[in-house]
Amino acid sequence: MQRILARLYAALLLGAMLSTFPAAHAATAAPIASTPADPLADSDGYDLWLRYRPLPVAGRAHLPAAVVTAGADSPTLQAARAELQRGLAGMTGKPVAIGGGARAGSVVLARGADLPSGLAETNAVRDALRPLGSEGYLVRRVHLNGMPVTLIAANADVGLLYGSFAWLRQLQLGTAADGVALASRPQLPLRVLNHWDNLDRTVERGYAGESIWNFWELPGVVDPRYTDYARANASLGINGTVLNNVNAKAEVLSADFIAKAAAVADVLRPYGMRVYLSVRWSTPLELKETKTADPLDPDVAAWWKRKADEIYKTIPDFGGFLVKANSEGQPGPQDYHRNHAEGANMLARALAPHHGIVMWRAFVYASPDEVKAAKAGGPVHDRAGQAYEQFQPLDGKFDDNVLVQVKNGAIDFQPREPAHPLFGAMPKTPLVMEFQITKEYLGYAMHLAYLGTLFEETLRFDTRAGNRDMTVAQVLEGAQAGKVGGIAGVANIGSSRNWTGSTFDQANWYAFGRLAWDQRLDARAIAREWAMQTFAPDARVVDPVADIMMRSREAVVDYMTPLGLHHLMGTGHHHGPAPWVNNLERADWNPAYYHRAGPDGIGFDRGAKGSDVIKQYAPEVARRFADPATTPSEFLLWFHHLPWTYKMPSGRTLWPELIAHYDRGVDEVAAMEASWQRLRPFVDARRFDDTARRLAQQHREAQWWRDACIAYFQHVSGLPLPADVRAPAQSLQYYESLRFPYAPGRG
Ligand code: BDP
Repeated sequence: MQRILARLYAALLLGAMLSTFPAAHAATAAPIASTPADPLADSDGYDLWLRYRPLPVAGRAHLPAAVVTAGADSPTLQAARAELQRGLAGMTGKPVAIGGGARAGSVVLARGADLPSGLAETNAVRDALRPLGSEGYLVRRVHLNGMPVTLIAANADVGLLYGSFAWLRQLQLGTAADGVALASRPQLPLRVLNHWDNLDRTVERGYAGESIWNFWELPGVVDPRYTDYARANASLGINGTVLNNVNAKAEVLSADFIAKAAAVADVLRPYGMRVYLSVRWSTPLELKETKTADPLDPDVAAWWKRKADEIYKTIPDFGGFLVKANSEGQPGPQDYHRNHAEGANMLARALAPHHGIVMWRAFVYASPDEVKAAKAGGPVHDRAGQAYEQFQPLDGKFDDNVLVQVKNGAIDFQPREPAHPLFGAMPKTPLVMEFQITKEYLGYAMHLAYLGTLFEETLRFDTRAGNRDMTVAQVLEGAQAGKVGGIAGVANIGSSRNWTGSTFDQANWYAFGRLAWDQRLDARAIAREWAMQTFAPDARVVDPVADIMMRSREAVVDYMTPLGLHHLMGTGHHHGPAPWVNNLERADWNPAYYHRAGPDGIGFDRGAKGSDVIKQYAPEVARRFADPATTPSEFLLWFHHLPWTYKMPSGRTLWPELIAHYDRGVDEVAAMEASWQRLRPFVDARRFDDTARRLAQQHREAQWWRDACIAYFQHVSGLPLPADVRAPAQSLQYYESLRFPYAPGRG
């Protein structure tokens, strides 16, 4: 009933809007099928944040009816024009002319070298363009032959495309067309998605259907969806994509597959996106084309050189290789007693003549020798310290076209981790931040967890490298020694109609892209702009949606792994709680290895008396983390093993404090659910219902996490539940008995 009333209200509103619309306009108004004017018309989410819905009449004033380009045409300019046409037509409800001479109010696209004569502000525009580099853009209201026009200018075509998207975004946010003035450039030249997509179209850690890449049908059949993928990425400034899983197969470098990658590259090229491939270290050996995969063997180096030459013949702007080596069973140079730099440099030399790069991942475990030694009773290395141990000594030893790609934290994409110590420890190496957009450890696409706050928290982490302000963002930008890195996000995109499996997961793609462009953006501001474009620029929607998003990730931290706990998830699939697991092949795969809970207390001692990896941080940071009293409570059990009676700043002891966090997490989900219910009148039925069902399931799963973890920690600590605490709904044995053989995303 409420919905029917809401629809009626929306229809009346629309009627009122149309009746104030001048007759001439109404007559020419072309309905745009994909952008229904009724805010409650069902949306399947395909349009993402590029919905271009009709603006209220006042907002349409000064919106151009013509798009004009100066200078030579190009596929990128065509893409920019097409987007402007689509966006303006959607927002005005009127057709938009392309080409012809500029008229008052036109939007004019021009490279700096092709500024039209008759432009009053030529010198000012030239000056403003100078610092904007090859990807930046400028949007200004200027005068052309005495007429006011909107100029989108850039030094290169891709800047014009980015500028067009940025301008359309501002219009969607409700900024008056003649009030938009923008100048922006990215700090990081490398802003890429990493698809963990397999050749059979399964997706490792994918929760949004099959791979978007239909490798089987490529290159013969090229899905038009790839163009929309490119548009969405270009709208954020993402300029590259690694097509396949880091757990790569040798066949990826076969001629057949290269042709498939080339077909995708052809679609993405006009949108400023390059294609990269994940490669398997032992490819030439597995294809039986060399006798070894030793990086110092001349035949191996020659093979990679030939392979690079072959790729560039088909994909002239190929970006380069992403490599997972000596990690989780993947082969690598250590198999031949060579280090990561020796491996990476060999590949880099094959790519260098073509200006390609190697992104070499630092996600590694203890070396095979160390594992052997540990099995024989030697020391087990703390997993949190292993990347640093292997990579830090190699700082300065990588070739110029090698970037080391480091996960945001030292364990593995947990709901919360302190920033990886390598970010403060490799000044002479360009580093790439690797975030995981797909929510492997945060409830898949089922749980609403906005990652903008996680990304922001990591980028703002102050490494204190060199004993000065040095945030992770500054490190990536090369503030220490001029080594400029990049940013990568493990994609959450699949063949689902809505791309990401849930509406709110679209926001994580969006937030990644916006922060890749500008690491200083604010997570809340990003949430708000996403909500305005995705739902409506209406405070009644935007305020509560942004509020839900901003509290969502902390809720997940609380009901899964509060106070610095980590890696308590179910084995393999990582769905649900399993803190009791302690029987896996490697000690450092077991949740029990990480929480170390027992009668004496809980947490991982990473200080001098423990694994001592705290010393991998810069001295100032290490000092802060070394003392529980100065360790932020969100990292407490990450760095310290503390008695259950440890006194927390809240006045409670650790045991009731831990329980309070679990309870708070569940309560927060209940609150998010209730806020969402109040949005029913403002959101279309399809997206509303889908989100409501997911939140209800999230609520049940949060409860399960809370109950299972409390039951387990109570069992190992032997402590009674505090008086006012609700007992877990089921026995510990029940939680331990649950199995999920068909959980998605295992690739
Ligand atoms: C882990 C994932 C695994 C990935 C690995 C990686 O569980 O699927 O292959 O990271 O990043 O988190 O290589």
